[in-house]
Amino acid sequence: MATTPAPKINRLGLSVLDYRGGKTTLCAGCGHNAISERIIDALYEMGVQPERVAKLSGIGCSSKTPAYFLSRAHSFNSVHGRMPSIATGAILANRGMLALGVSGDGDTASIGIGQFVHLMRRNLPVIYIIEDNGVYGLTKGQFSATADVGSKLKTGVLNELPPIDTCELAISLGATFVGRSFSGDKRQLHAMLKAAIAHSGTVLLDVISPCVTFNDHEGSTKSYKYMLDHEEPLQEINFIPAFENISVDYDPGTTLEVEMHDGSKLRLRKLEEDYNPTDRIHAITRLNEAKEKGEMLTGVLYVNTKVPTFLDLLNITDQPLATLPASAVRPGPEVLEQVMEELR
Ligand SMILES: Cc1ncc(C[n+]2csc(CCOP(=O)(O)OP(=O)(O)O)c2C)c(N)n1
Ligand code: SF4
Ligand SMILES: [Mg+2]
Repeated sequence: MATTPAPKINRLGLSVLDYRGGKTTLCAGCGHNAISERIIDALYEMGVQPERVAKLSGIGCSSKTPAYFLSRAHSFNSVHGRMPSIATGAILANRGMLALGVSGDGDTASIGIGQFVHLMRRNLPVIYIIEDNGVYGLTKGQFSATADVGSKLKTGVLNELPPIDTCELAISLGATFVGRSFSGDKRQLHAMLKAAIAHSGTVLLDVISPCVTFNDHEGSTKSYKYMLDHEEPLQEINFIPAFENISVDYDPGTTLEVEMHDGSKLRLRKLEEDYNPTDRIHAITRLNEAKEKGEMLTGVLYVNTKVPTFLDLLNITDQPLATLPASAVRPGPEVLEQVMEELR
């Protein structure tokens, strides 16, 4: 008699079902749904305890997606464009959490730009994913600030304003892991998300994620067809988590190995010989050249594992503030008196 195979489990003994969320209410074929799937797979494979994740978002179809993965995690769906300040508060209060922010191009590059730039310059350990479709999907498809010059709406309206490149901005401001991917590039996005989970510092992943309802037609530069025709991957990405301890031979001439904080290894097999993702200036220059050529560069654009995080700079206690006893976080009247004395 045939027996049902036992479900696969990760190093915590959890199955992928433990990482799932509610049923999506987004349009069938929306790129955002594919990103949720990759997030589920990456967290499962990395063996992240679901209850250790803080899902944070703003407002938009993209910002709704944390409801569709990891039901067992903590979640905060904030006001439009305000996810960065919520993420900052959450991580300062509890550094033991893995902060996973999901935003949209509208949520980030329009109303939320002020908060975004300050998060990027602090190197706070937060994974910030932009599900980038070039439009405000939830409010029926107006151009967003990441729409390319010359991109066309269904109505025929052309965008004439230059786009904000969130990756270029993040690199120049100080984010320490910056990548661009495409919701249709399963392998690349999957590897990049796993590396993001291992990184200690601010991660910005701009994921081109076509909006099938408002921005997937001829003339759009954020459609599936456009991405398939113009994607220029910089590397083949291989991520080896520290706990897997696999040793593989590689050719240092064509492969760059980046050692992550926890001992995991990010192996980038260079498709473009002289691309160096550890060189900030080079990354910014190459992004600009790509723009001139009309290419959509994807891959790890910039990585730096040597910069102290905001938590290091603040010299915050190793024990999360949220779990310290009241006696440690509430100084007595004599301490208050001493502070007042110093101010007199
Ligand atoms: C303060 C405020 N202003 C405007 C809106 C209307 N609004 C809701 S979502 C949205 C844009 C969402 O676009 P994006 O972040 O790109 O998400 P998408 O739906 O494309 O995934 C806007 C302008 C709002 N909800 N709150
Ligand atoms: S409107 Fe666009 S962004 Fe929103 S769910 Fe539908 S396809 Fe996705
Ligand atoms: Mg959008």
